[in-house]
Amino acid sequence: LHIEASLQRALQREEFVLYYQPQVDVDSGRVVGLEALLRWQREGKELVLPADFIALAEETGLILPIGEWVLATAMRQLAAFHRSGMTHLRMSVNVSARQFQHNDVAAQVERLLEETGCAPGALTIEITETLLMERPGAAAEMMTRLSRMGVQLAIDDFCTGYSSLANLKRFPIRGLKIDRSFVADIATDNDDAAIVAAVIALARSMKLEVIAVGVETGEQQRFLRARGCRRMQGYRFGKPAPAADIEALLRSRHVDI
Ligand code: G
Ligand code: G
Ligand code: MN
Ligand code: NA
Repeated sequence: LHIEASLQRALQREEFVLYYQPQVDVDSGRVVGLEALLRWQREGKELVLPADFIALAEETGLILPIGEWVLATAMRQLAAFHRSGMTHLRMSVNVSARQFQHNDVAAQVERLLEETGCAPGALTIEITETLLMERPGAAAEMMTRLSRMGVQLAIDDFCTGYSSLANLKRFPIRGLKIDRSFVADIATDNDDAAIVAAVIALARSMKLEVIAVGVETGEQQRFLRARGCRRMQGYRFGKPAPAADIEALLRSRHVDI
């Protein structure tokens, strides 16, 4: 397949880049973390988004070398931010089910923590509910190893999968990310509003960190804050951008809220 060969070449030619999206604490206005988001910059072409190649990368197994590159690049960037004085900044990295099944993600992370000198607690690995459902045994083992190292684990796209709430007790999970499809309509859709409010309450009562993704409006921000969600990620606070642009945002020390 043409695109498969292109993906393979993209790795060799170093055409992948990471963009970073700020995660803010709306009470302080501080950027507390970044999520690393993969982009494919094809020579002379427009930026390709993950929706157009992640599934294929997973099917072909190319997600394994790509995912290892993502981890290394994000952690080296985090170390660079730490060195330039942003010592409290955290980094979230998406890891797909396939990586958990076929790569020793915990060993990769351990090696990178040693190389970069980053504190383990500064790294959050985002996993999906699908992973917990499909391979609970393998997932539990890898998560336990990561968690024992001090790395944080968060469930991404919470509510979109089919996992049971029991997973929150069974696995060493520190946080939940509320999917943006639920955040989008909280101001107008009573069901979405009820679900989001319930998830925030659940997270708080289980002492889990909760981040709402896809916050675009003041109305959404106020709704979430009123229900106890302080940490948010969305275009309202910053779109995913290259490290240099993010550095300028971080230097300004706070975002307008
Ligand atoms: O910007 P957005 O289009 O970046 O990303 C869409 C989705 O692609 C994210 O929700 C995430 O699940 C996935 N994604 C983004 N970057 C990565 C990555 O580095 N690895 C994996 N496995 N998935 C990613
Ligand atoms: O891995 P995860 O699903 O958390 O990735 C977040 C995805 O949501 C990325 O594709 C990112 O570009 C996207 N995103 C983040 N904030 C916003 C937002 O405010 N609006 C929209 N439409 N997309 C967003
Ligand atoms: Mn994510
Ligand atoms: Na997602």
